[in-house]
Amino acid sequence: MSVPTTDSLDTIYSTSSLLKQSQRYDGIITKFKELYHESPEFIVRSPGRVNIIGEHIDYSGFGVLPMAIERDVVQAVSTTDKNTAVHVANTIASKYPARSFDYQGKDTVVTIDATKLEWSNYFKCGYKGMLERAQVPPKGMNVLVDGTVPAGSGLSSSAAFVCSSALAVVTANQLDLSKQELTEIAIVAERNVGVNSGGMDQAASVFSEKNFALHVEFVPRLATQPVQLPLGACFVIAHTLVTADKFTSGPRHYNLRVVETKIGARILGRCLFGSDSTLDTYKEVMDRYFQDKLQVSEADQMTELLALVETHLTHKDRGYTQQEMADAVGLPEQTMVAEYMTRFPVETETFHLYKRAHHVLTEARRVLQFVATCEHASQHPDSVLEKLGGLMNESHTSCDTMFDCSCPELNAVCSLAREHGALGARLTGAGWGGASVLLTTQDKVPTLIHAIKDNYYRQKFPELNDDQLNDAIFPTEPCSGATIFTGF
Ligand code: NG1
Ligand code: MG
Repeated sequence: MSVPTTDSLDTIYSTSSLLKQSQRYDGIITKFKELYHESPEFIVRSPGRVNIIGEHIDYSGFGVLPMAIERDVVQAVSTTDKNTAVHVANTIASKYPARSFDYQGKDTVVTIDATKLEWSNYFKCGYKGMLERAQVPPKGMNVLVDGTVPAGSGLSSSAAFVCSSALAVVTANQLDLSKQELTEIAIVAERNVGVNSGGMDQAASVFSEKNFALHVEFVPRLATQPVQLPLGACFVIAHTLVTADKFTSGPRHYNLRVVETKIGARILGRCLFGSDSTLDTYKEVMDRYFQDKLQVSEADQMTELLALVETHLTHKDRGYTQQEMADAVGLPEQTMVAEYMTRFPVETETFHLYKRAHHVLTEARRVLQFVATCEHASQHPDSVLEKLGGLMNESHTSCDTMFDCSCPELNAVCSLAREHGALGARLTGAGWGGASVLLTTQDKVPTLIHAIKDNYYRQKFPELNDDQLNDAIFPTEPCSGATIFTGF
């Protein structure tokens, strides 16, 4: 059963009796006082997420199904009217040293050097995104950041950081924004660090509700709908501990996939609508193609579009060279490079347009099937988890063989999981390392975790202690999205 989400930021304010009891929050407040010799005025938190299904399709405009996890980024903040300086410190100062910057005026807001992997850039993304929209000379801020989402794990540490930063700036400057606006700005803002990302993570971080997964759609505009997961479904996150940071691998991995899907869609659009078409997401192409055939269900539209992809995207096995791609898209090579590969450069000899399109359209259809299965769970209580697990397994295979975003470690963990009680197992997030998400039932959680510890972690990382193991593999539940704590 679904209930509508509310869009006002007011709904995420919380006065904080719970917060007072929490050791973690106490520790952050104490540290804040040591550092800045004053108390924080408010605290914000924004969670990471695990994507249950719908991988690498957000930037093609198709809906996805993540849920927030308990791991998050918390920021304690005080403000001043006396100046516009911003001081950002981290509770892990040895790894993330304190930084300061100042407001550079309406046009620039703040400079972000995307050529450097610098932790405070993620704060600046949130700052810049918010203040580009604001009519104020901003307040000065003292900020202490505490993050528990493992970086490079596919659990969206970056979006948790950017969204919590955006919330901190919004709250400090009392900006009047809706959740929708906050999310949309955070999506665009995160691209300032050099990753041409979609919008799933920020939407999940802001809009998630406790006990529900979140169906996120992007076209015609960002829209979210909570989805009740079937009774008895338990999710386990297993991080491969192979980290994939998009900053260094983006040109060969993430940003390349964005190019392959955008140009593939543009070629298909030209074949279907003529050479004037500049549509470059598969969702836009699908919507235009079916605009007069609204009786065709979305899942069937995806199937039909896939048949058109079979016809129009060639070089199925060997892929396109850059020149072949430019010819097919009807642009001089240099124009295509300027348009698609300059702000976010790529490194490759071949572009696998067909394989990527195949993944995107089948994955988009699996998301719809997954959501529909959840919605009708009570009609098939005995088979519902098998069905969901099957869709997750198909998703993983497609990510591995058609989208080429898995890796041996992810495949090993997913196979082991299926042998030891998981009904479904797939990579989650961008892939090429990072975490997997496993679907199982309550009774099987201990054996599943035990088997993966024995057969994966103890073999590959024998040096890990128990705490580190428990940090790598853990059960998770759908948690709530962003929160602003005041009045403590
Ligand atoms: P992760 O790996 O969690 O950062 C990334 C993108 C998402 C989405 C997934 C793949 C960012 C901020 N997020 O998630 O938008 O495209 O990969 O489904 O880059
Ligand atoms: Mg990320």
